[in-house]
Amino acid sequence: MWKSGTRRKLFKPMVTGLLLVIFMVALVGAYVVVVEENGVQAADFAKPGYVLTFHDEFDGNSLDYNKWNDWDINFGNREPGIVTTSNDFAYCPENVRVSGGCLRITASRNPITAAQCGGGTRTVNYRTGEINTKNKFQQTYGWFEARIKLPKARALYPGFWLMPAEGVGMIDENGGAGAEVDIMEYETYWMGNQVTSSIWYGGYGSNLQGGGIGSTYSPISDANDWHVYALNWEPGKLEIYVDGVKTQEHTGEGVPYGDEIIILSMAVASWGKPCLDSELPDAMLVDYVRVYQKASHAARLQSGGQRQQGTPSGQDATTMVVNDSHPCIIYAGSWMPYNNPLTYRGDFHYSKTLLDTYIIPFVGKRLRAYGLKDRWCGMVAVFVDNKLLKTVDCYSPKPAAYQLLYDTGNLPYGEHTVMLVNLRQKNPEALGYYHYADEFRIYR
Ligand SMILES: [Ca+2]
Ligand SMILES: [Ca+2]
Repeated sequence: MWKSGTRRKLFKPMVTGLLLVIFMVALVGAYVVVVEENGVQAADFAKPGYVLTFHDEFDGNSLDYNKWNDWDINFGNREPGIVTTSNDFAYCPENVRVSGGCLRITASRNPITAAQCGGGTRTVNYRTGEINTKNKFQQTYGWFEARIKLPKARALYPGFWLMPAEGVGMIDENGGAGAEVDIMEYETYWMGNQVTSSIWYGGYGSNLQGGGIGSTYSPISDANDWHVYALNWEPGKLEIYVDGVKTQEHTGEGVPYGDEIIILSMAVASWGKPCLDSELPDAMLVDYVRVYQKASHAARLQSGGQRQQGTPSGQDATTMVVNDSHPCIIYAGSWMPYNNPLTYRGDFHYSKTLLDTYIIPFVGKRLRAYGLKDRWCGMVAVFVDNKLLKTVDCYSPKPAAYQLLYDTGNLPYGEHTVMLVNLRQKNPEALGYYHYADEFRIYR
C-alpha cells in the first residue's frame, strides 16, 4: 500500500507536467511566427521553403564580431590594409560603424600609412571600410540578400559579394569549388540607375575567367534610394534579384559549389576616376543581411555549408554541426545564453524554468543534442514531430561537457521538428532543474 501511494504521488505531477507540455505544443506552434529577435519579428524574415541560416539587422551600436570582421580578408587583427598597388585607399576598421539600425561603411579623405597586401607599407590618401564573415559564417548555395542604400559621392565603388571560404586558391582553373560572386557592385561616377553583377573564377592570374552575370547590368529606379539586392545560388545556377525581381542569370561554368563567405565593402577612387574631396565623407548604408538555405538543399547544407569553427569532433559529409546560438533554433521562455570556454564555440543556452521550450526544425534523418551535465541538472521532455520521444535526466554527479543529452534515433529522411521542454523535475540526488543546450548534430 505504501508503495502504491508513493507511486501515485510521483505519477500525479508527471501527468500534470505532460498535460501542460501538450498544451505548449499548440501554443509554441502559434508562437513561431511572433518570436522576437533583436526587436524584429521573426515573421519579417519568413521565406517560404527556406530556413534562415544567418542574419544581421545591424540594430545595435557596434558591429557584432561573432558574425563579422571589420578588416579586409587579406589582413587580420583589425589591421588597416591596402589590397593592391593601384589602390589609393586602405580598409580601416574605424570607417565601419553600426548606428541608427544600419551598418555604415564610410569613405573619407584621411591619409594613412598602412600594410600592403604582399608586404611592406605605403601611404594612401583615402580610408574606407569592409566587413566579411571569414571564419565566422560560410555556406554553399542558398539565398543571400542585403538591403542597401548606395552613396552619392563620385568614384566610390560599393559592393555586396561572396568569396570562397578557403581563400582565392579555391578558384581553380577548372572553375573549382569557389568563385568570386559579385551580387551587387556600383560605380558612382558613371553607372547611373543601374548596378552590376559578376562572377570571376580560374584564379586572379592569367587564367582568370568570367565577367558579367547574364547581361551584367540590372536597372534600379533610383540609385540613391534603398534597394534589396539578392542572389539565388543553386547547383549550376546563379540568379540576381533586385527588389524581388529577377534581373540576371548565369548557368554552367564557374558556378561555385563550395562554401562562400559574405563581404560588404566600398572601394574609393575606383575605375581610375578621381574623387571630389569636397563630397567626402560619404557612406554606403546596409539595413540588413539575411541568408537562407532552401529546405530541399538542407541535405547539402549538412555536408559543409554552415560549417562552424572549433568542431570538437569529426564532422563528415553527412553531418551538420549546429551551435546553440543558431538563428533557426527557436527559444521560448526564459532561456539565457552564457559563455563557457569548455563548450562548443564557447557558449550555451541554459534554462531552469518550467515549460522553457526550444524548437529545432531540420531536414535530415536524425538529430543528436549535446551539452553539459552536472549536479544541478534536472529533467526535460523531448518531442519529435510533436510526439513525446522520452524524458531525459541530465543529472551527472561530476560536471561533464560534450555529453550526449538525447538522440532522436533514425527517422524517415525529410522535414522534422524536435522540441525540448523543461519539466522542472529532478532525481533526488540532483540540486537543481537546469538544462544546458550547447551543440546539435543533424544527419542526412
Ligand atoms: Ca536594420
Ligand atoms: Ca555552444
